[in-house]
Amino acid sequence: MDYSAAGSDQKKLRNGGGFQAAFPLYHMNRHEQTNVPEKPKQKANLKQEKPMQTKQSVTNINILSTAIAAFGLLSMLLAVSETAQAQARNDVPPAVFQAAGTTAASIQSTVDAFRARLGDPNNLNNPGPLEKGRREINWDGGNPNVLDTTAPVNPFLVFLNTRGSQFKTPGLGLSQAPPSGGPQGGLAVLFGNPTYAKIFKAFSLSRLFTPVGSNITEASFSIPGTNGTVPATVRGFGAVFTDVDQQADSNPNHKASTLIEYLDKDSRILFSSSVPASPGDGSLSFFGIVFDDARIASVRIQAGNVAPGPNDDRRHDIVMMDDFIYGEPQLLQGK
Ligand SMILES: [Ca+2]
Ligand SMILES: [Ca+2]
Repeated sequence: MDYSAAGSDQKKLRNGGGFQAAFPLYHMNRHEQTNVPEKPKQKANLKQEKPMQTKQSVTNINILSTAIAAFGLLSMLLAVSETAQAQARNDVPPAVFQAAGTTAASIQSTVDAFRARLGDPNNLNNPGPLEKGRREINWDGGNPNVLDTTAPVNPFLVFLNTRGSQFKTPGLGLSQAPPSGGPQGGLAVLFGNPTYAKIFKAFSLSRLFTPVGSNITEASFSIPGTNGTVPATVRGFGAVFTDVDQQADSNPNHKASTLIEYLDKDSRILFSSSVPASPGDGSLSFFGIVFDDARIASVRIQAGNVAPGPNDDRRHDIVMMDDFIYGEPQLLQGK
């Protein structure tokens, strides 16, 4: 590990805390969708509630049982119908790319595979519409020596015209900053927390991206060169994160801190997932998906389980973002 300050060695993968997701997440995983396990249990419980009854009640129980049987069947039919709808909307599941580890090397091959799936070239600041390729934002100002901390702005429109994406937060605004240093002191000064100098590590040098006053970032897309006037969709989106400590496990009280939701042009959730964690300070994580077609109109990211500011501890998992990589924005198709 790069950091051996007191305490960091003890920092394990943490899953505690009473975190409530700031927005609802529904896994569009078809295996979860098709589960219909609850009805038999419900039926058994209701029967047990009325063990000693009169004849009248027995008749009622029979009616109830029939109703439950019918309701159970209806539920199954509904479940099948819902699954069919999900499949119609999401007929080809996206390719999922995820990795986490202690260094940039831990996620590099996954990030490169994600880039390859989106396709070449990296279209940089070229105006669209373009058929192929991808866009990338590394928040570094084109030079690893740029160490400015940018004041939080909302919406964040720095890449609206050049790369066809804009970012909003329910908080105060969004900033680019190195963990520490530079003319304004980086994240450590921005959030008034000196520990931030050592718990975050950039994937692409030197700056990271973060909401201020919130842990939520919302991205939407437009055709590059139109200054945001022509809305667009992308086929894939992925992001790098640093210091994701908490992930879900078999304990229902253990919740992931960092989540991504992908939405279509009608704001319906296409896919959602937690971002994998890695123990220790300054870890790096990546999560991205690629569909066969450009159906993603916006992305909602929860980075960490609270807005930055507090110390990173068992209850608070503070997370920063680095590279955003997404498919070339395409003109909205259909209605
Ligand atoms: Ca960077
Ligand atoms: Ca953290």
